[in-house]
Amino acid sequence: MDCIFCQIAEHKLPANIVYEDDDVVAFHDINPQAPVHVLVIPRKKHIAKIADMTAEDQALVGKVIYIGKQVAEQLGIAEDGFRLVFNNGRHGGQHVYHIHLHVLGGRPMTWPPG
Ligand code: DGP
Repeated sequence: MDCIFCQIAEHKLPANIVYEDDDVVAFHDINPQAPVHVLVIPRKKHIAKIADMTAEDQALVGKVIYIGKQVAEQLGIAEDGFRLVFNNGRHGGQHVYHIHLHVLGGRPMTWPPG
């Protein structure tokens, strides 16, 4: 599979990993948009985008969100607040087609997003 995030999940490409278990991997974004910018991905299942989720993926994607919250606590941004984002498709600003949750924090976020 020619997917950079599958390769990170399989430790075939390097990443600065902050958390991993059998289901998910969390690692620092290579191009951070905030003082803390971590991506959380499913490890074993390649789902290209949120729009491709099926009902059977609900628990896995729920875990991705839960681990996003855990990582926010681990990295000290939970108390001040943080943002969780899934970009989906071209208009959603998605560039890597393996679902990933952005965990952003360490500064105030603005709304609406760009
Ligand atoms: P998105 O635009 O939502 O698809 O976000 C993709 C993110 O992935 C973007 O913030 C940059 C990050 N990224 C792309 N390639 C790599 C990589 O090889 N390593 C890491 N750590 N992050 C990457």
